Parts: sequence; C-alpha cells; structure tokens
Amino acid sequence: MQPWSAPDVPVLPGTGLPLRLHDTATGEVRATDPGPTARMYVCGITPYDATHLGHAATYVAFDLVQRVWRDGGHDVHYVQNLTDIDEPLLERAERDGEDWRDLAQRETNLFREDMTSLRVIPPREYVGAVESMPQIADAVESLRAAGAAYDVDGDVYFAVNSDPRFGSVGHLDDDTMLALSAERGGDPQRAGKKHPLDCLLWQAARPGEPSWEEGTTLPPGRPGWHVECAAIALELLGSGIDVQGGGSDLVFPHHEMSVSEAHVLTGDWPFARHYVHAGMVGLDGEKMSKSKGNLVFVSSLRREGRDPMAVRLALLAHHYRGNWAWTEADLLRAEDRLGRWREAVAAPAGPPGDVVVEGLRRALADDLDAPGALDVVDRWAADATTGQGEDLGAPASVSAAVDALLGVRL
Ligand code: 5CA
Ligand code: ZN
Repeated sequence: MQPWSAPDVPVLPGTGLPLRLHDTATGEVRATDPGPTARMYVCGITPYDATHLGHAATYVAFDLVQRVWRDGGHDVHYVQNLTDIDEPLLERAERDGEDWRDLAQRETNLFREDMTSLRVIPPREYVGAVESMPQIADAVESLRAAGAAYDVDGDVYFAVNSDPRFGSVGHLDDDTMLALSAERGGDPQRAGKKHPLDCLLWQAARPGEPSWEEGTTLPPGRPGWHVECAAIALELLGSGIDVQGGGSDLVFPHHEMSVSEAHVLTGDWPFARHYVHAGMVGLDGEKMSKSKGNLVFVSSLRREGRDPMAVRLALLAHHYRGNWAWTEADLLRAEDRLGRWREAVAAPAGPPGDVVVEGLRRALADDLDAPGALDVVDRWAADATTGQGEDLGAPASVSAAVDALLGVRL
C-alpha cells in the first residue's frame, strides 16, 4: 500500500530530550528508551467512511511521538495497517450497493489526502490486510501448531488461556472484558468456545462474502481482526517494539488479543514496551464514531476552506490522553492562534528563539504535553508582536521549531 507523501521536517539545533510516555499496561508515565531505530506500530483506519476528527487526533498524537524521537536523534521505523477487509466495510458496501474494494480504495485515498494536509509524517510501511493475507494465515497456522487455536464449526479461534499474561495490557476484570467483547465485535455467547473471550482467528467463507485460500490447513475464509495487527507488526517490526498505539477504544479487546497472540507466536514478552492510547474525541456528548454517525470530517473542513494547520492546532490544544468533545469554537480559537503566530513570525525580530525550542522540547517530552507546548509559543508570539526582543533570528527559529516539533507550518 502506498503511504502518503512526507512533509519536510526541519532539523533543529542541539538535541531533543528523551520522551516520557504513559503506558496503559503499567499505568505509569515512563521514559521510552529506543535504540538508534525506534519501532512503533499504530493501528490504522478501517476505510469505510471518511477520516473524522477523532481519527485525526489519534494520528496527530502518534505523529508527535515520531517527531520527538526524531528530534532526539532516533531513526523511526513506523508501521501502520489498513483494515481493508472487515465486517463494517462489507456491511457499508452492501448497504450502498458498492464493491467493497472500491469503497476501501476511495476512503483510503481520502485518508491519505487528509493526513498529507495535516502534515502527519507517513509510516515507513503502510500495510493492508488484503495484501498481508499470506502472513496473517501463516500466523493463524502457527498459533494452531502451538496448540493455542481450535476450531468451532470450521472457524478458528484463539484460546486466550494459552497466554499466561493475557489481560496484562488493560488489567480489566472479567465482567468488563465480557461486556466490551460483546460491544466491540467479539462473540462471547457463541456455543462451542472454550472460553467466552476467545477470539476469531480465521472465519470460514460465508456465502456471498470475499474469501481467501491461504496456508495449507485453513479453509477458504478471511482473518479475524486482532491477528491481522499481530501478524503485520511481527513481520515488519518484530517483538519488544517501543510503542504499540491507537485510540483507547482499542485497549480491549483489540490490543489485549493481538498482544497475547504475539506473545504466543514469539515466546517473547513484552510485545511492546509501551502501550499508548489516545483519548476519545466526541461530538454532542458521545464518542465520535462511524457507527453513530456523529462525525466531523477532516475533508469537509478542508472543503469549507478551513486551514488544515488550524485543524491541527485545534487538536493539539487538547492533551492526547483526555477525552474531549469537538466544537466549532475549538476551530475558531485555533484559527485565531494560527493568525497570531503567523503575525509573530513575520515580525523582523523577537525574544530569543532558543527559549521556545527548549520549552517545546520540555513540554512534548513530558508525555506529549501539546497544550503546554502551545502556551510556550503563545507567550513568545505575544512578546514578538508587541515589539519585545531584538533577536533577528528568532522568528525563523521559532517557525522551524513549530514546524519540526508540532507539525504546524506557519
Ligand atoms: N482498523 C482498526 C484498527 S486495526 C480501527 O480501529 N479502525 S478505525 O477506523 O475505527 O479507527 C482508526 C483509529 O482511530 C484507531 O486507532 C482508533 O482507536 C481511533 N479512533 C476511532 N474513533 C476515535 C475517536 N472518536 N477519537 C479518537 N480516536 C478514535
Ligand atoms: Zn489494529
């Protein structure tokens, strides 16, 4: 799958700080400690509808992770998947009388345009489930060979009890896991399973649905969702990666399951050293989601002529871990801020720019405190526009720092 095009990322003087991030598994904010190449896997979209501001907020958060690591001198190996075959995609295609492949292609193209406009650095590998079928099937067969999978009426299930550390990402109690499983695509009630939380690895072909003939022991069918991410991440990044990420709606079952599958497949623990989850963006009191239809799309804002850099600033004004609700006022405030910053960097001089570089570095290294980073630039901009400070190089250096670390081009 083609990723989108990469923005220029200025290189700043000096070196950035080590990034501290919240880890869902331990509940702590801890330093990340990547080697020369940091490895990150972030769950991508299911392309059955356009990118909404919740998706955008999540990808902008992980974009900050990449930017801070790069500023700290690391190369970043970033992989993102694309769930280009799954229940919701087939349902939407059926509802609209469209071929599921055309729907996926169109929405993926739109997502790429949205990410480009928001200056999100693309993953090094952008990988679809369909193009990864052999690897996914291979993972399913390996789980079977390890005794971690079993059949129910021709479908193949993962036995959660085969990973002694199952539950170590979310630390949720059984009732919560059962409720979330039922709500988020699982089938805790299905008869014949060994444990109600066991999840689908491979679903035998249903009439009228697309299917693949892969592996030597599997019936024609299609993969379950969780093993898709486990197989792609292990194939391209291996285990012991620095960050596995996504929105907080993926903690259970998606990340819990894919992590357990990865543990059994590799025999290694942990699959990731940090499990990082972005909060949910809502609208009108509910989580913004395709199934609820309460969406504000990045592409609609672009069509209205709103500046994508203001959209990005509106997202950055909220800490990535909090849940929050989008309002038009968010965008109006961000447009105002963007105007003030642009005016300030157009001034002939300003207060010293290195204070801004340091301030941005410090805020972002502290569990991506983007709101704190915006305050740093606000203070500098207020002084620069009122003629304070005589540093002739400051406007250019602040502009470069805002571009490199916040991804906002002034
Ligand atoms: N394809 C799967 C992941 S493998 C999936 O969850 N796709 S998605 O299109 O539903 O979501 C894409 C990403 O956006 C996921 O990381 C998800 O956690 C995140 N996301 C979805 N809704 C919201 C929201 N309202 N606020 C913040 N992030 C969200
Ligand atoms: Zn995923």
